Amino acid sequence: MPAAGAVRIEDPSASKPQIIHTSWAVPMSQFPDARFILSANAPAQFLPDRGSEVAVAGRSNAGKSSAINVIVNRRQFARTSKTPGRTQLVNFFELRPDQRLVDLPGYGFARVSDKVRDHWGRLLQEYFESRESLAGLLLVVDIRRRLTAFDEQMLTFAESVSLPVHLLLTKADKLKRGQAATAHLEVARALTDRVSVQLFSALNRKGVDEAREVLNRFLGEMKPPRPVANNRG
Ligand SMILES: Nc1nc2c(ncn2[C@@H]2O[C@H](COP(=O)(O)OP(=O)(O)OP(=O)(O)O)[C@@H](O)[C@H]2O)c(=O)[nH]1
Ligand SMILES: [Mg+2]
Repeated sequence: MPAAGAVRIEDPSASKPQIIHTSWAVPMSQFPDARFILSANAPAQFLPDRGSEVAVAGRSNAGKSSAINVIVNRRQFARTSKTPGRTQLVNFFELRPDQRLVDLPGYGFARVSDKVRDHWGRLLQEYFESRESLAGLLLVVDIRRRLTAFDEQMLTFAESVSLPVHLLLTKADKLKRGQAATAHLEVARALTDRVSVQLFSALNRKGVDEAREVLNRFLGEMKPPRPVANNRG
């Protein structure tokens, strides 16, 4: 039995999008109406490209899905796993009307076939190149590993399209406080002004409020809604 309020995502490896409608009693949350919409295995399955969307990217097993769960305040909202490569599809979550969070497949997982890895790479590339509604990127980095070549590529890409990036140095609970502070400082120093960085832990919820603030800023919560086109002359 899933815990009350948990979302059950069935067979994440299925090739068709899975639309799961859920309703449940929700604890205090900034995102009371958040819901999983679908997992896309191909660009044709991506949700309509309107409103604003924040993508969560990072190396496989970095802690992306866990971060989403604590930020949205739901257990197993995004599916987590000890096995790297759990998130193999582009998972769309609606946080509020026309505001989405997207859990991307973790890159850099060695133990998959070249064919599967190529597919992930193409899916990610097409996602980043096509999404007009993409308003920001949450880049999730395991604090013990620091930035990998893949993270650097993501940063370069984001810079090239002027996409704001916020970096979550997650699993901060794995380091002593001083070590975590040093890692934070070193990573922040190495980044350009366009990238903000914070310590985060899905385990003890360190940095959750800060991450929510950034997410809301990226989603443009304070912006007035876009005017609706009126074609009736
Ligand atoms: N101690 C600790 N463990 C964490 C934290 N965040 C994630 N983990 C663990 O790290 C593992 C991977 O977490 P996921 O959230 O599934 O990682 P992911 O980046 O979504 O992985 P993929 O979907 O495979 O790319 C799981 O065993 C989590 O429990 C954290 O902040 N602290
Ligand atoms: Mg995941």
